[in-house]
Amino acid sequence: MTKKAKELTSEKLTGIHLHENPKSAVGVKAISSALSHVKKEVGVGKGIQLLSKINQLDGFDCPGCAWPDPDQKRAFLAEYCENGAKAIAEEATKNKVSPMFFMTHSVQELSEMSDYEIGKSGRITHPMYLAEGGTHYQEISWDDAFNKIGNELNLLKSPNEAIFYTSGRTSNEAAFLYQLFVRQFGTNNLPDCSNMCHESSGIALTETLGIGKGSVTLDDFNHADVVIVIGQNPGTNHPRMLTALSDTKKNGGKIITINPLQEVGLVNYKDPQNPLKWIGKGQDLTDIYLQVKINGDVALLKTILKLMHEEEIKNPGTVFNHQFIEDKTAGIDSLLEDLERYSIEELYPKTGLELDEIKKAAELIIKNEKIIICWAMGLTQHKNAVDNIRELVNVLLLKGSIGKKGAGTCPVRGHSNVQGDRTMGIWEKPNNDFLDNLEKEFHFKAPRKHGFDVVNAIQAMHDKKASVFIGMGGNFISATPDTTFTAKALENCNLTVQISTKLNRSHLVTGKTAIILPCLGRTEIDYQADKEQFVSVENSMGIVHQSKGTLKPCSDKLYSEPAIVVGIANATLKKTTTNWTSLASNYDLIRDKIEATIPGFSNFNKRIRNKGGFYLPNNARENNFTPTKTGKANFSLNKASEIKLHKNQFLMMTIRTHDQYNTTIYGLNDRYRGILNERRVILMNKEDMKRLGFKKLDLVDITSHFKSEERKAKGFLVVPYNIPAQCTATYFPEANVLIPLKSSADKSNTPTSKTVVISIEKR
Ligand SMILES: Nc1nc2c(c(=O)[nH]1)N[C@H]1C(S)=C(S)[C@@H](COP(=O)(O)OP(=O)(O)OC[C@H]3O[C@@H](n4cnc5c(=O)[nH]c(N)nc54)[C@H](O)[C@@H]3O)O[C@H]1N2
Ligand SMILES: Nc1nc2c(c(=O)[nH]1)N[C@H]1C(S)=C(S)[C@@H](COP(=O)(O)OP(=O)(O)OC[C@H]3O[C@@H](n4cnc5c(=O)[nH]c(N)nc54)[C@H](O)[C@@H]3O)O[C@H]1N2
Ligand SMILES: [Mo]
Repeated sequence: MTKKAKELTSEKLTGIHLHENPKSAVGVKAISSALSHVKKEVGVGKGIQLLSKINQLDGFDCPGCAWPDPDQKRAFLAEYCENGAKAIAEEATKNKVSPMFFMTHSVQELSEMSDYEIGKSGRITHPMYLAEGGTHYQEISWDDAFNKIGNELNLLKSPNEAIFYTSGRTSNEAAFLYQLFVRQFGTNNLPDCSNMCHESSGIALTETLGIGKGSVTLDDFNHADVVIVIGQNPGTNHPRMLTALSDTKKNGGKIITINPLQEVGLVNYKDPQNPLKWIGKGQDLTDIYLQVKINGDVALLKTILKLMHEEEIKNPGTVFNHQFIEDKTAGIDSLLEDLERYSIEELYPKTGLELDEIKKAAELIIKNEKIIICWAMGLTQHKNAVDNIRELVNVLLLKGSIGKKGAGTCPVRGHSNVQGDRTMGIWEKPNNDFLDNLEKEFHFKAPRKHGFDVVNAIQAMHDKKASVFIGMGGNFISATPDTTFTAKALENCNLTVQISTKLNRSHLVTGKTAIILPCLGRTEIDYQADKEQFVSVENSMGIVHQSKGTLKPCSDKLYSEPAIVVGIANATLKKTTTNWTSLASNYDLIRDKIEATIPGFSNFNKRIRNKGGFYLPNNARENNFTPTKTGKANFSLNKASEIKLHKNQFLMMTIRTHDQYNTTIYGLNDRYRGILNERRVILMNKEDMKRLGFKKLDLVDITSHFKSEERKAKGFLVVPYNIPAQCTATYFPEANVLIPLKSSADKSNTPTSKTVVISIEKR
């Protein structure tokens, strides 16, 4: 071992600090952490102004996550969470990335900074251009920027050589215009962050229930007998969901958690809106905690299905809801036949759990009827992700736990408007009805050929089949898998354009030329044609509501996202009959067009002005499954997968710390997991460490194995952790270099960010 490496392992030199996990989530610590971020980034006065408007009926939608707000009752000053406050502090930061900043720092210099430092540089204030062979970005006028983009797009041999990415913060109005422009330009190349996120949920739910969205409302949590939280860490990523779980408990419901890690937020919770509860024990949340192995979920759910079936045979009519199954579903016989092919003895060892623990969970499901299942990335980012979710649906359908109060599906979305962007047509596989509507309203021939999703877009750029990349928000290079391969793909492009609020790595890994278009954020006032505008968003439960910024924009050079799309459209489209300029001058006009083309938006401009917004139609919520292929809710057959590991190989999941928003790193602490001041860590089971001769904070390199390919990431510190054997965890995005592009989920093509086969070598 070199001297340097030896030094690095010492706690003192890396600055890493490990401590016991806290016993409870949220509470006063969360409030003080939120306030200190806001104070540091924004300042006290403006900070208070901001916090008083998050998620209020007349304020802006929190850009933190897609968890819904209470329908009418909102807490004064506190309808937000620690991480929502951090998200808006990041956006409203005092720090600015001005033309001067780019003059003094070359692209090379900036790219040597950490993601944390890049993010902390601040808000981009002016449109910027990186010329071919240039070392520094230079200021460019909006018109010149639009013209350069228009020229480059029009030089392409086919519109399919351009990629138009979207991240999920974009408003409905901007998303609608963006997809309309892209389709008038002539392609469906509209990959989005959803391809890496809940795509698997959308596919599984559409096939089984006829709608790609969840069925529950917030109020259902007050009525549920059992809530299952599987593959999700709400204490960090959807903290306001803990209030809903706590309501379930107060009303006598039970919570089952299924997760390889004991996530503190799911164990115990202190309500931030009730200071009297900050001192004291807090509320226990999870009743049964199943620390399943990574990717052991189908085996676990199948064991539960077997136990339910056995009990139903013993006491007919006491477990299954026969009326519901008869009236509403298809495929019960083949499901039960298929279950016969498995034995409990063969299934449960794949979960890493004791059978008795699973039996306790099964018992709760057997005895109760009103069941909600919540899930997120722990289920969607696996090879068999679609199977994971279909198996959940099997459980709900046997119980008739859907389309009734206190029961149903709850895929918890990530980005605050990721669901709305899809509703607006941001999708590489649009359906024909939607395209027909666009054609009728806008008088053009919409492309019918399906476009590239994220994985295929990367491959196409790498193969030089696409050479212009435009990103409506997001941080493509850091969010996507296979970082080295993806960097090459972007570098192959002639032009990469990022429409962004803050500096990120995608501004630094570019095509031959690059443009940054700085846009208004959620928190900022949006004036068009001298009138204040508002936008709309759709949350995780299908409620569409207003969002209106209240802060003065951080620079007077910013354009809104709709105005940017219109600028690009005007510079690109030669034969459009759409009056783009008028659409950007008054967002009511965009909403009229949405109403004319997308079902569920009748009277949009009127209803969006109702306090709290309105619910979109949801067939599953209404117990109607006619949109599926069979016209009924479908049972499905799913395989309990088994990933064969060689001795000394491990499964690795890449997860979020408590101090980041996807690729935006707020700080270096993962407070709830007791890991402070370092992100390059690998969480390992203590017995596994012993077997390999590893000690706490040893410095290791990680190699991932996929077919015959190997990828390496160097320099991670080993953290002993309560995690099942042969399972490990690292943080996203540092570990993305290890995720092979071709390792993606069946049917949804989502990168398998939660199952990567690795080996670990000590330095
Ligand atoms: N503060 C904050 N909020 C966010 C985000 C953020 O980065 N920061 N990101 C937003 C976005 S875009 C999204 S999609 C969501 C993400 O929200 P989550 O899905 O909660 O985020 P992850 O950190 O990816 O956590 C996945 C969880 O699944 C568990 N898990 C991993 N593999 C498995 C498995 O095989 N089986 C089971 N049962 N569990 C498993 C992990 O232990 C972890 O608890 O959060 C949104 N909200
Ligand atoms: N290994 C691994 N990889 C993953 C995941 C994982 O769990 N593991 N999770 C995946 C998931 S679930 C997701 S959703 C993706 C996220 O992928 P992305 O959505 O592409 O990434 P973000 O980090 O959310 O994007 C942050 C950037 O968005 C810009 N931005 C912020 N607000 C706005 C706005 O209002 N307008 C505009 N135009 N720009 C804005 C800022 O410049 C900021 O730097 O990552 C995926 N990648
Ligand atoms: Mo996401």
